[in-house]
Amino acid sequence: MWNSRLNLGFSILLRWNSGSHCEKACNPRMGNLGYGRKLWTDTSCGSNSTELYCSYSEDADLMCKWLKCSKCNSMHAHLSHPPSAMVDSSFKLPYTWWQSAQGLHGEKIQLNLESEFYFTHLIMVFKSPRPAAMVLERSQDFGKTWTPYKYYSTNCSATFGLDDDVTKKGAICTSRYSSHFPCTGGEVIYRALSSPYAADDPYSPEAQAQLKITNLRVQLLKQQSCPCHSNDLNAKPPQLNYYAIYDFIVKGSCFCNGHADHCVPIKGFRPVKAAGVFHAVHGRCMCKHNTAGTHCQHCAPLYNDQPWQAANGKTGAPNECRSCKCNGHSDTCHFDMDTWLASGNQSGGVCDNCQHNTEGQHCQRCKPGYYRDLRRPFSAPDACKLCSCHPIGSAVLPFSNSTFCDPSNGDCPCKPGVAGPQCDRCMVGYWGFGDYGCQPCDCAGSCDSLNGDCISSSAAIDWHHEIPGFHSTDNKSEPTWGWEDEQGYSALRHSGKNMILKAKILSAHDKGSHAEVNVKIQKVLKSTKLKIFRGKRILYPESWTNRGCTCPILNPGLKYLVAGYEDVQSGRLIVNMKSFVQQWKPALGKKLLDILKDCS
Ligand SMILES: *[C@@H]1O[C@H](CO)[C@@H](O)[C@H](O)[C@H]1NC(C)=O
Ligand SMILES: *[C@@H]1O[C@H](CO)[C@@H](O)[C@H](O)[C@H]1NC(C)=O
Ligand SMILES: *[C@@H]1O[C@H](CO)[C@@H](O)[C@H](O)[C@H]1NC(C)=O
Ligand SMILES: *[C@@H]1O[C@H](CO)[C@@H](O)[C@H](O)[C@H]1NC(C)=O
Ligand SMILES: *[C@@H]1O[C@H](CO)[C@@H](O)[C@H](O)[C@H]1NC(C)=O
Ligand SMILES: [Ca+2]
Repeated sequence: MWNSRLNLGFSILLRWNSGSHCEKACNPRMGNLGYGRKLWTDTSCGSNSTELYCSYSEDADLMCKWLKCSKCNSMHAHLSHPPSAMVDSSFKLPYTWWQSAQGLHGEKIQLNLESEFYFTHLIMVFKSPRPAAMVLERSQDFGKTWTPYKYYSTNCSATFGLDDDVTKKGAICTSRYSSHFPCTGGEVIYRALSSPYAADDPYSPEAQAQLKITNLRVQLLKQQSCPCHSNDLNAKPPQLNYYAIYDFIVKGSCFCNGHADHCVPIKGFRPVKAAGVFHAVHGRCMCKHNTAGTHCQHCAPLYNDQPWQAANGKTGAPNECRSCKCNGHSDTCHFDMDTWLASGNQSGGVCDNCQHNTEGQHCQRCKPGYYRDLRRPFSAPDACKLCSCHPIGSAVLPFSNSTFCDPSNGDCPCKPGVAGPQCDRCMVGYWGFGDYGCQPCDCAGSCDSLNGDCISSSAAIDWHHEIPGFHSTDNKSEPTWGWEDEQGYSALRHSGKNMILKAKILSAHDKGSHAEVNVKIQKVLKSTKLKIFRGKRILYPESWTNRGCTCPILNPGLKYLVAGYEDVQSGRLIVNMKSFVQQWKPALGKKLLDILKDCS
């Protein structure tokens, strides 16, 4: 008899346990949830004083054997039958049992768990005859509310008004486990995964609603006598009037949504010592699949790119959580439904608290006021550097109090006439660095950047060393001097250009400190201070490379109309930003002569 019940208890419902590497849906080891935990009952035999009790048993032919009587007293270990005797090792201590006080009708056995667990089945082995009526219930909210799993009765309709699953498949009541035979060793078995749940994914919401428990209780409602004695209660000696149970085996496992195969104790949980028991089933999952939480019920902090899902126990799909892309600038992200829907259900992760002066859904750009240092990988903590814009020379963007540089290279937006990546000085040809930027020099050449005094010697001009515009690598498709014709004529008319020439460009030379352009002057339309003759001569262009602009384009081999300045002291012909330079056309010469006529 013992063998048969133990085989039953340990052979059913272990099928979830195959393959435990957690590459697919996985689940922790099954075990007896009663091990290491306290079982509660209303009473115990002999709790106040020594009591006498008796019992019958029958032989294989259901013939009654003799009445056997004994004593119980909870104060004496060898006479006590506490609830813990139902959850000791049924292998090592098969004959220990709990026994209730005598003479009562109702009793209750309750297991309180410290967390949610999966419950798969219950096996009770009675020492007394099984009850004529009982109900198995579970709570999923630590005992606040209870729901019945199964009613047990010799007559379901008479006791509970319910159908019997012996005659009506799937009924919540059964008469299967209420026979008075055997008088001792009778079992009650309940399978939480019996149909219609058996074939389902054990992690589906439906299965969870059925399997998840925090508490389990059995209400023993009505005693039953061994038929060896008359069922007439009045004729029955009171010493036979009690419940006694050998084993209360609650099979189940840690509850991990298919995302863990190993569990550790819930914080604060201390297993109760029980004879012959070494392994308790613990409640805190060691989550895999990038999940987290006591029950792997949400995604790990940096893995919220998709909605969390339980694994699928039927297909084996692990449904792992997917990493957010935060470029190494955040440790956490959250799932945002709007972002998810906007991406066509591809990606909903939004990085939290981007570090290292970054911002954006993926911490993918530098914050305002910072720029990307291209010498560093973007994932580096110092990839975004503080803009260092000069507080006076930099332009302030509208709607912002602080200066703001180009996020791609750190260049600052400068006020008019201001130059330098940080806007910390006047451009060549400008002076008076201040709140309104710099103003143009009122000179032919450059001027003192502090007081605007003209610098007469060209040697003082701050030449830029690279003068890309002056080498023959230039071609015609590059932008030419940016004045519209009409603007150009009007500038000519109203500014006092010293000289107007038609010149053919022969060659251009970078002299390091300045540039020189060899030209052949073909026509002198106007000249005021210097004597200019037709023939070879040098033009001295200034450079505005600081401003992102090269000198007026003068391509060798082409002819230009040039209106520029005559520097009397050095005798040089200067072209700068204020000069008018246009490729020569006969119509242009004619028009110009008309203008000059008007002016004179
Ligand atoms: C044990 O004693 C308590 C009070 O001391 C009493 O309430 C209870 O009914 C007694 N139990 C039995 C089985 O006599
Ligand atoms: C259950 O009890 C009802 C009435 O109490 C009776 O009619 C019925 O026959 C009983 N069923 C069985 C299976 O004993
Ligand atoms: C996207 O996800 C939402 C919410 O999970 C769902 O209602 C919707 O049907 C999904 N759309 C597509 C195209 O899969
Ligand atoms: C600008 O600065 C003022 C005062 O310092 C502050 O009240 C205001 O909110 C700021 N505005 C912006 C857009 O930062
Ligand atoms: C002129 O420059 C453009 C753009 O830089 C280039 O595509 C083109 O081939 C050049 N033409 C000549 C004639 O060099
Ligand atoms: Ca036992």
